[in-house]
Amino acid sequence: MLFERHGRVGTTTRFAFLGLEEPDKRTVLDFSPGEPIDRRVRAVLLDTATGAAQIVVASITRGEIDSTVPVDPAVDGQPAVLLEELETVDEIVKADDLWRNAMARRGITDLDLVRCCPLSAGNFGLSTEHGRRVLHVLSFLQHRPEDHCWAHPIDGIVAYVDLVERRVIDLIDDEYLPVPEEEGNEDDVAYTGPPRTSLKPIEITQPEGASFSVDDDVVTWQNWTFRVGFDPREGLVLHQISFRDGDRVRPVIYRASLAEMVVPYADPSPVRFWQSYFDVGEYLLGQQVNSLQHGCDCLGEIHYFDAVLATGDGNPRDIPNAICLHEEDFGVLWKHTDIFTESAETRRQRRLVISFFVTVGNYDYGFYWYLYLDGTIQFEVKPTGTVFTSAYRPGSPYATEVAPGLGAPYHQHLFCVRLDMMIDGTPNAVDELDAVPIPIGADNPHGNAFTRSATRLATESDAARIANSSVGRTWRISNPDSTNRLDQYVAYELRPEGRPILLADPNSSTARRAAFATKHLWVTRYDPAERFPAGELINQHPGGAGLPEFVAKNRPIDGEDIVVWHSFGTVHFPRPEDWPVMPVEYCGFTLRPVGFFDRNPTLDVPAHLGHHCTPESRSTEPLEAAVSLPSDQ
Ligand SMILES: [Cu+2]
Repeated sequence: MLFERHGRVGTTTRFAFLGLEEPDKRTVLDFSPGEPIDRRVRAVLLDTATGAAQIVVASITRGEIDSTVPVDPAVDGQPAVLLEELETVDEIVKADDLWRNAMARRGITDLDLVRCCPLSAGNFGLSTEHGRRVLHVLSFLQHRPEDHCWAHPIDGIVAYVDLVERRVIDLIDDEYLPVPEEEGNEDDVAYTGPPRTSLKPIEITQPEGASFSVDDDVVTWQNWTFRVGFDPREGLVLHQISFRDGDRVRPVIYRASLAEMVVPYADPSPVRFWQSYFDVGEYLLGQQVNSLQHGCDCLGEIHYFDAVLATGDGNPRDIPNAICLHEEDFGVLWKHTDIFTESAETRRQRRLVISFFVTVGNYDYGFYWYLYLDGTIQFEVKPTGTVFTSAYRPGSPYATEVAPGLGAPYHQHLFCVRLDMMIDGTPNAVDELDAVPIPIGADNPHGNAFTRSATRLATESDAARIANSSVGRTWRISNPDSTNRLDQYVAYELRPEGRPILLADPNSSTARRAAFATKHLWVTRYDPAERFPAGELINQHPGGAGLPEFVAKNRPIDGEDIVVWHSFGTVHFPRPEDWPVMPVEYCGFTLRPVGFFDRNPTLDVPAHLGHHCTPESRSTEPLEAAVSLPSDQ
């Protein structure tokens, strides 16, 4: 309505993005109850008839447009792929005579069984790209409407589609490759065989209910408090994560989100070299969220949050059960049997899980934040779903044969989280910590010594760093104004998994566009405008935006209000076991308190919760009784 009143929404204008505008952190921290709140939205508007686009920020509270910035697609990139463009490319491609002839030469005439995929084109300086809104279309065949098409790639051919001119502008019909025949339907008992009958039910019950409480968007669990938000682009966002420590409520992270991801493929063939999907910026990850089902996606005492997203015409779209909140037993928290006293104590670890799932084309991803009793924060991504397939060329160095004649090209799943850190307040600093062996010498005659080096990352350019598991490298985020009882600066430590960063050549288009994935760590000075590690509009963007631009300012970050960006992920060399649907893979990182507390913060966790661990049930006897010495000694 607001946009219509200002004459900005015509019949062909679509919302390529519509979401709440993140307020400036400083305004939020200074906010006192009762003050008016200016709720603002950000919209990326696309005229599908002309390709003209603009980014508009408007206040709902004031009913005013605050800013309108026109988009030059050749320089700024294109608005994200619209959900409705799935249908558009299908119509355009199937109406193209050359493409229909190419299908007929492959013996494919029932075009209702051909599935056309709207794939982001990237930016390779091709004449077919410049200033146009383009999608690349690879096609897959079904044997019948319920057959999963990913088993039957129609390879060797790709159509480049101009969405504004509504036509195929280039058809690369490179080679004839046979379409793999074997079906792969994980929902078809003829393929899977009958379900096994040997699994007995596991029931997860909490007879007294869950230990968390939810008040609107505020979640409180044990000592943790945070707010839950959902963004059409980033999906789940956690705000103002803090930990109650005695009488103090201590901030840890102001805002945490998955800010970008990329899935770059390794196949250099003329039909597929461009495959690199930025699922957050190009496909608006949050828009692809699933409605979760109790008993299937989540077990136990669950609290669900719904999400409300916008359709292309600006109407609300409700997603029930978009976010799952529950607590999990996580094995032993700590345990000690004292060999000199009769003390034997065990406590159980628990974690609070806040998660959501998305489906982006062939892949599905679960994103899980975990908060633990001991102050640990963990983020875990669970890629699953179906691998992107190709016709398998025997001996290919770039793909695995996963079924007869069916290839799965090698690729990476690389993620970048934005962590607006706030350890005990805004001034924070980052040190790189490495384990350091000490050579034999005067002070170390037996060569047993080793120590740890701490290097302060003083400016943004110092802080673009690579993990190094051979020295156990971690990054410690501390507050230079806050110390624990031992006079140590309070800190959290980012523990990376340290798997490979982007494997594409540093001079490639992918490396320019996904520069965030060329380092594991980036640290920047807080700026509310710096939200996206690969820039605002990713689709067809030439590259260089986002983190490379931010750190080129080379601002000091030692004791400033800082944002930590961590890139991580997996290299996926598909296995036959990943077909036809891949068991969940895992990747992520951990943030662990290091001197944030004065001692183990879980000493008050009770031993007995519904179970009785009596001394009689312990297997260990005191030392004198357990060690029986031969009587003649
Ligand atoms: Cu994969």
